[in-house]
Amino acid sequence: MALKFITAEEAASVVRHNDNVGFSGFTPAGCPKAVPVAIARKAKEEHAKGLPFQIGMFTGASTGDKLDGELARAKAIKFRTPYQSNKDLRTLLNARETNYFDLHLSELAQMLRYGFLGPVDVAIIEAADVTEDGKIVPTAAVGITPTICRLADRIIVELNRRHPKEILGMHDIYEPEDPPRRREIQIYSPSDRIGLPYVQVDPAKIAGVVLTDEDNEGGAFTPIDDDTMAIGRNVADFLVGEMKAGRLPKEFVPLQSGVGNVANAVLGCMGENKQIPAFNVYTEVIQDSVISLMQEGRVKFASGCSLTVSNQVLENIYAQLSFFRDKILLRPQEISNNPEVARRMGLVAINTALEADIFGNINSTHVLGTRMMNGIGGSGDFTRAAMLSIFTTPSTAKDGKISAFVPMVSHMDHSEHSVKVIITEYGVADLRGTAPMQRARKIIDNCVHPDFRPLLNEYLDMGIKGQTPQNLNACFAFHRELSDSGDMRNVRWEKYK
Ligand code: 0RQ
Repeated sequence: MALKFITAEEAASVVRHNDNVGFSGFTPAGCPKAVPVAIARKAKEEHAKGLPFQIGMFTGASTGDKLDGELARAKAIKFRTPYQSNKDLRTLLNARETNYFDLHLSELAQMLRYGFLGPVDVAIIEAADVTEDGKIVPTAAVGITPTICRLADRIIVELNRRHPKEILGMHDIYEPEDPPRRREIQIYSPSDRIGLPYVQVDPAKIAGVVLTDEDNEGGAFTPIDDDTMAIGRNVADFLVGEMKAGRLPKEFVPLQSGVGNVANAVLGCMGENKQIPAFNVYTEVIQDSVISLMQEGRVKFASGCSLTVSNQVLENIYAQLSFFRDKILLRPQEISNNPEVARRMGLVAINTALEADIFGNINSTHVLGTRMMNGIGGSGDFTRAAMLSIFTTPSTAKDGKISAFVPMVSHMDHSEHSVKVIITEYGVADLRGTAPMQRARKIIDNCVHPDFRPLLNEYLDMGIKGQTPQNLNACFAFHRELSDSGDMRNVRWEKYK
């Protein structure tokens, strides 16, 4: 069947009010751009005529501004899942003008297949190549692409000429069967290939192909500051100690690390530390540092869901495909983040906390327990299943006014049962095998900023009984003080006793 080439506006007309739309990509990598912008324009036109136009949105994770930003500003989003990091969308969902639910990223594809989230009417997919018999080669990420392509009634392909067809071979597309027929996922090492190098779709469902040459929306990293570097060094030194103590194998285990500057710095420091052998990565986002470590021979192989790299690094990868092709595999997030595989391979998982409490519970999502920042993302997929789960955070935020450590987290994403180690620029709290009171003392002594250590020790010394000494009148004093005076350092316990 011949492919039908259409404009972005024609593609937007395939999307109707109230449709549920699935988008390719994971982070800005691999997301469509031209068609979402056209859908946003259509929404504004409909709204100007007094007509309703909103869509339900399934994506891999966060997306680029041309997707989440444009549609949020056009007030075109009925609901959104599973993760976002766009400023305008964040404003909208915190004003409850759209419905957002954040999910463990590995779960979305199967929740769609199980029918828990309603139908997928349209799939909009960025591709490096598409053939008349329905073979779609994704670009820099996979996300939920195979599932939404199979479930959707209509598929729109955004064929982006910035991504060479020769990327074929860098993807491993596999969807598990659903219960009760599901079998083990046969990945025993990050480089194991179990699926096809393209997404096979029913060509009759391809409503049209939009040709684009839209630039990748890859952001640059901010320069690494001293605290971030100290966190990175602390993680690397801790892992070296674990190897020396025989708690990590000498050949090391695959590494997962979250997204952002801290994660990038941690990887950089691990690469620099020659006591750590060259290692493999089994993660969701492959960032700039993994690519440079690969060129230096420090990272042997990276399996992930996306190449979340700066535009310059992506161009370098494309210019040297013969070097990178056998060192990188991009998988659907159901596989890159799969707890079965993470548990089997025994990952070291490193993710970031927004806030932690002194007993080891982690809040990764909600500022002051109410305002959504981004979402849980893949952190839960890995944290619970890994061999060793580490959380990193700077000890304070907002010029020292906010302590990352509080008596009780204002929202909990990862419980004390899953969190094994916490690391800040001050040091390491190894929580394995410790009771709540021991955990609290370790966290305060090793991780908390000195400005807050006396306050948190005083909290523990209030004489509350029980295994976990929480004072229910005072446990949110840090948060209340932040709301009242804008500075957690002003907490005085007399007020709360
Ligand atoms: O605010 O931007 O106004 O300066 O939060 O904090 O320190 O820059 O850290 O960008 O790495 O984000 C947890 C949000 C950290 C992220 C989180 C303020 C701080 C700053 C950002 P400004 P930093 P990061 C991979 C795996 C959850 C999901 C996950 C995240 C801003 O890492 O979303 O790990 N993780 N997924 O000033 C109020 C506090 C604060 C605070 C920091 N306690 N209270 N504000 N900030 N601590 C992703 C995927 O799955 C795709």
